Amino acid sequence: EQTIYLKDYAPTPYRIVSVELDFRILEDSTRVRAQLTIEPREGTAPGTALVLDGDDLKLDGIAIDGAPLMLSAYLADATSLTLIEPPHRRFVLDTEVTLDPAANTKLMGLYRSSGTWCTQCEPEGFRRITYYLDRPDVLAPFTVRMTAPLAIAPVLLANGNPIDRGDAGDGMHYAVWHDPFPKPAYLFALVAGDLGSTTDSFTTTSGRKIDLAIYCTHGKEGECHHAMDSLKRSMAWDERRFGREYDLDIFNIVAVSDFNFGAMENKGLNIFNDKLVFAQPETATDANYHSIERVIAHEYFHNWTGNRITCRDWFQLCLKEGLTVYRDQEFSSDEHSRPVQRIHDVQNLRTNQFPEDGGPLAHPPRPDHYREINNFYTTTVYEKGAEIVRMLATLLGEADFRKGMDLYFERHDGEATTIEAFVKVFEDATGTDLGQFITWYLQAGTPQVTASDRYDADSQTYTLTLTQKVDPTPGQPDKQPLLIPVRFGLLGPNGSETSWTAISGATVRDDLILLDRDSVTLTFSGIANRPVPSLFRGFSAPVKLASGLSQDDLLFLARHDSDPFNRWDALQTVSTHLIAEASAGRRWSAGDTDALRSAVVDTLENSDLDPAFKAQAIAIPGVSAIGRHIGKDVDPDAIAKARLDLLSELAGPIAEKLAALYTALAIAEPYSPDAAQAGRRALRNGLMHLLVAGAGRGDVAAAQYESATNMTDRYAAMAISAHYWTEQAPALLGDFRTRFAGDPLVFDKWLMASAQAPDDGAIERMRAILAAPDFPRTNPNRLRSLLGSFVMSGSPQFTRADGAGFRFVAEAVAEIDKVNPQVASRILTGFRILPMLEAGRREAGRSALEALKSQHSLSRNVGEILDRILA
Ligand code: BAL
Ligand code: ZN
Repeated sequence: EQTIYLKDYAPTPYRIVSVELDFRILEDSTRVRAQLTIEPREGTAPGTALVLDGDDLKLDGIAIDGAPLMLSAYLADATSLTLIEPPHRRFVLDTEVTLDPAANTKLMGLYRSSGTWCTQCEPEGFRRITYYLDRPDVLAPFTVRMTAPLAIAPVLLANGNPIDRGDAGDGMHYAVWHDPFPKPAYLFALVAGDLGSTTDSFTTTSGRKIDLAIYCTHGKEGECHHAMDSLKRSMAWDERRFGREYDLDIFNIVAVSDFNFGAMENKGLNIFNDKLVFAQPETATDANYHSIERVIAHEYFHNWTGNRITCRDWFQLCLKEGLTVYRDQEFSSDEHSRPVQRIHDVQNLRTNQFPEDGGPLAHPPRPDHYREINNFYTTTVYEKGAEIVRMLATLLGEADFRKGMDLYFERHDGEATTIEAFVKVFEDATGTDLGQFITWYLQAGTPQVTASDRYDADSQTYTLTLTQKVDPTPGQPDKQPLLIPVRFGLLGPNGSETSWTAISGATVRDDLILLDRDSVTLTFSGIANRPVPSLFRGFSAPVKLASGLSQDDLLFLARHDSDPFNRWDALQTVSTHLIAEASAGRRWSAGDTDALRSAVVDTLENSDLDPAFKAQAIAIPGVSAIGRHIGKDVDPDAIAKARLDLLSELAGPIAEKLAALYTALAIAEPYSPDAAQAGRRALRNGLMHLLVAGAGRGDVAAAQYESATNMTDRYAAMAISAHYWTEQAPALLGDFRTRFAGDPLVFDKWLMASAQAPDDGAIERMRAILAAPDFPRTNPNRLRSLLGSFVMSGSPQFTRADGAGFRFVAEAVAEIDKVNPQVASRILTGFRILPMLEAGRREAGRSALEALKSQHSLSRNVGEILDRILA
C-alpha cells in the first residue's frame, strides 16, 4: 500500500482555470460531462503529462478543444486519466462518464439516499464523479447544469447562486448554478430530488438579504426550525465575534438519511446527516438539540475557515477543522453557559482524544504521512486542533488573537494554505515568537504535567515545581518540550485568592505561567499561609495533570475555587482515585467516602451554582475514564465493580435527599431546549442516575420512562436502566422499540441503549439485531449507533475476558467493510484500547484482529487501522 508523505508535496504542473459540469440524471444512471479549462503553470516543461484522479469511473468520451482524442494520447486506469502530452497552452478538456449512484454504498461521490441524489466529496469523492485534479490546492469557479426528471427530482441544487432553470422536454427539467468563488473540488455538491423545505432569510450587517432554506423529506419541514434558528444565530455571531459576513445570495442546507460525516460544508450548499437537523421534543433529546446547533454553526463557520481559506493539502486538515471546532465551541459558550460548555468539551476530549493520543493510533494534529486520508478525520485533528487554537487565544489574549485572525482572513482569503502560514499571522500581527508553540501541531501525545510544592512558613515563601513529559508515540520516540500555558490561582485558607509580593523562576503573565521547559520552579514571596494551588484553570492546556494534591485539598478546591472547571475537575479526580485504588485492592476508608459525599451534597445545595453545572459535578466518571487513568493492565470488570461500590456508598446514605431533590426538579412548563430547562433536566437525570446506580432505585427510572413527556427524560430513563441492567430494563427497551417503530432516528437511540447493556446476553441480542432481514445494513447512522456505541462507550461486553466482544466486532467490521469502508474503519478504531488492557484481554483482542487481517480484500481504510493497532 502506498504511503503519502507531506515532504513530497509539490503543486500540480497544470492549473484548472474553470469548470463546467453537465449532469444528466436519470432513474438508473447519471451521465456526467466535464469541460475543464486547463493551462500549464509557469515553469511546467512542454510535454509534461497531466494526471487526473479518477476512482471507479468508466470513460465514455474524451476530447480536447472539441477534437476527440486518439487512443494513444491518453491512458485511463482504475485511479487516473493521464494525458500523455497535453497542449502547452490553455485548452478545454472534455470528458464524459456514466455513474450508477444507486450502487454507490461507499457514500463518497454521487449516491442516492432514500431516492434523493446527493454528493459527498471531501476528501476524495469528487474523483468518483469525474476525472479531476482532486486535491485541495486546485481551486476553480464552477458552473453546474443539471437535467433530471421533473416528477422525481423537482428540486435541483448545487453550489453558489442559481442562474437559470427551465423545461428540458420529455418530462425533464434543468437548472444551472454558478459559484463565483474559486473552490477545491472537495467543496462541490449537488442535490436532486423530491424534497420539502423550510425557508427564512438573514440580513447581513452590510444590509444584504440572504435567502435561507433547509430541504428535507416531505413531512419533516416542521422539524427543521431549531436548525434554522441555529443558522441565523450562527450568521449573526460570526459577524459580531469575527467580523465575517456571508458572501453568496443564498444558503441552502439539505438533510439526508445516509451520510458518512455529521455534515459537510460545501460552498453555499451544506449537506447534513438528518440526525443533525431534525428535532422535536418527543423524539430528540436536549443533547440532540445542542449538537444540531453546534454542527449547524460549525458548517456555517467553515465558509470562512475552510472554504474562503482552505487547506493546501490534507496534512493541513487541522487548519480548517481545529480552528472551526474552536469557533463552534466559542459560539456555544457565548450562546449558553461558558463553564458548562467547557466541561462538556473537555469531557469529550478526555473521553475520545486522550485515548487516541495515548495509544497505537496517536498522530500529530498535523500528520506527516498517511495511507488513507479518511482515517485522519480524527478527534486529534478536530478536538486537539481546537485546543491548540484555544491555547493561542489564551497566550495572546483576546484582542491580539482577534488581530491575528483578522490578518489571517486578509492575507489568505482565496488561498489554500498551511499550518505554518496560520501560526505566522499571529506572529506578524502581534510580534510574538511562536517558534516553540507550533510544536503542538507537529508532535503527538498528551503531555503529562506533574506539580509539586512546598510552603515555608518562616520565609513566607511558596515554591511550585511543574514538569512536563510526553511519552513516545508511534514514529516519534523523542519529544520536545512544549509551550504550555498554565492558568492558575493560589487559594488561601478561607478559600479566596491569595496574593503575593513577588514571583521568580519562570515567566508569569497575570494568571498565566508559561511552562516552556522540561521543568520550571516558581517561588512566590509574601504568602502568609500555605496555599492550595488551582492549576490549569479552564483547562488551559490539553494535558494530564498529576497535581499531587490530597483528597482534602481537592475537596477544598471543589468547594471554593473561583474557577468552575477546576471545581468540577477536583470532584472527578477524587472519585477517579478512589475507584482506581479500590479496583487494585486498596479500598477507601469510610472517612474518604464521607468527605466526598458531603462535598457532593454541598454542591447540590449551593444555590449559587447552576443546575447544568451541578449535573456535571455529581456525575461519577465512567469505567473507561478510570481505565485510562490507571493506564496499563486494566481489568474493566474490577473497575466496574469498584465503581458500583463507590456509587452505593455515595448515594445509599443520602438516597432520600436525592429523591427529594429529584422530585423537586420536575418541570411543569412545556418543553423548551433552552439552557435553563435543559440544565434542570440534566440535573434531574443525574440524580436519577445516582438513585438507580447507587440506591437500587430502578423503579424511579421506570416511572420516569412511563410519565416522560419528552425524549430527553424518556431516553435517559431507558439508557440508565439498560446501562445498569435493572429489573425493568428489558421491558423498557421492548416498549421503546415498538412505541417509536418507524422513526429511524429514534431507532438509533434504541440501538445505542441496547449496546450499553452489560449483561452476558448483550452480544447475542446485537447479533440478532444485525441479522434481522429488515436491519438497514448500509445506513451509517444505524451501524454507528449499535457498533460505534458498543466499542466507544466502554461496554464491559466489548472487553469481555473471553474475547467474545472483540470477535463480534471484528466479524461485523469485515461485513461492513464490503459496503462502506469508512464506517468499518471508524468502528475498528475502538480497538485502540487494547494496549492498556490486562494481558488476557489484550491477546484476545489481538487474535480477533489477526483473524480479521487474514480476510481477503480488506479496504485500505480498514487495512491501515489494523496495521497501526497491531504494530
Ligand atoms: N469537513 C467535514 C465535515 C466537517 O468537519 O465539517
Ligand atoms: Zn469541520
